Amino acid sequence: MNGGVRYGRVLKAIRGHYWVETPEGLYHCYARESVVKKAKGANPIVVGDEVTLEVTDEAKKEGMILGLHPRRTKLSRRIATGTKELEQVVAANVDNLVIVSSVTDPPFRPGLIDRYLVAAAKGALQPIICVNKMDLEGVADLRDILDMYRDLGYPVVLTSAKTGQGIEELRERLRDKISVFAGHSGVGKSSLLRVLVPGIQVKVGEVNPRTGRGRHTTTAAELVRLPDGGYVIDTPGIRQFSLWDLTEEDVRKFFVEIARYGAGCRFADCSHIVEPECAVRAALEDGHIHPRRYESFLRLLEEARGEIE
Ligand SMILES: Nc1nc2c(ncn2[C@@H]2O[C@H](COP(=O)(O)OP(=O)(O)O)[C@@H](O)[C@H]2O)c(=O)[nH]1
Ligand SMILES: [Mg+2]
Ligand SMILES: [Zn+2]
Repeated sequence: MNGGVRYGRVLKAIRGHYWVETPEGLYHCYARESVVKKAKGANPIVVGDEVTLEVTDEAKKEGMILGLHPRRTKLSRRIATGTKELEQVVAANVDNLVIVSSVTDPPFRPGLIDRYLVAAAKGALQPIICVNKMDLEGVADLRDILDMYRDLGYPVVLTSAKTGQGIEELRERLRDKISVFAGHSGVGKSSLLRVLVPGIQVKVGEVNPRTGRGRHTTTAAELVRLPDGGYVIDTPGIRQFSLWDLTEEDVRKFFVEIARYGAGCRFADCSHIVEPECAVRAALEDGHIHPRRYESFLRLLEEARGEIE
C-alpha cells in the first residue's frame, strides 16, 4: 500500500537523501521542496529531526518527507565559508552531551570540559562528564576537580573502555535518550561507542589530529541505535564544534557558581575581573570557586567578546 503517512526520526542525512526510522521500518526518503525551503540553511533536515513522511513505495521502503517537527534542542557548530560565518546544525533533538576526557594520554583538560558545559547549557542538553582511561594511573590527581564538578551538580562517570569499568553506569544514563559524544581526540570516544554498541562502524584512532578529519572522510553524522533503547550520534566532526553565537551573557549565566556568587557583588554589572567588593573574586580567594573554573571563565569571556578565536 502506497500513500500512507508515517511519523519518524531521521537517522542519516546525506545530500538530500534521508533515512527515516518509523515504527513500520526504515524508509529512504527525499524531502518535498517546500520543507527544505522553509528550513533555511545549508542542511535543512538533520539527523535527530522528527518528520512526517508519505510512503511513495512500500515495497521499496521509499518515502517523501512532508513536514518537519519543531526541534526540542539543536546542536550547532560555527563554520567559516569564505568570509562569512555560518551556523551549521549538526543534529536535532539531542538530549545528552557526553563530555569525554581521559585520566591521562591525552592529559585531562578541564578547560575543554568547561567549554562543553557552556555549550550544553546553551543548547539545553544534559551534560555528562565522562572520564575515560580509568585503567591508567593518575586519577588521584583529579579527585579535587572531579569533586568540584559533582558539587556543581554535574554527573561524573568514570570509565574504561578497556576494562569495562563504569560502562553500565554510562549505559543507564544513555538509555532511551539521544546522546552525542564530544571531547579531545584520543580520549576514547570511538572506543566507548564500540563498547556501547557492539558492531558499530567507528574508526578507532584514525582521526588526523591536525585536521581533525578521519582519513576516510565521512563527515555526515548518523544516529546509531543503542541495544537498550535510545541513540548515539557517531560523528567524527563533533568534537570540533565551536560555540555558536556565544555571548558574554551566556558565559556569565552558564558558569553556575560564578552567576550565584556574582549576585553578591557590589556592582550589578560587575565583570568579576577588576571591580572592588567583587563576591566572585572573594569566593575564589576563599576556595569556594575553583581557580581552574575562574580561568576557563575568563577565557570564554574573551572569546565571547571576539578577542580571540
Ligand atoms: N588504556 C586505555 N586506552 C584506551 C581506552 N579507551 C581508548 N583507548 C585507546 O586510546 C586511543 C584513542 O581511542 P579512540 O577511541 O580512537 O579515541 P577518540 O579519538 O576519542 O575517538 C586508542 O589507541 C584506544 O585504544 C581506555 O579506557 N583505556
Ligand atoms: Mg574517534
Ligand atoms: Zn564581581
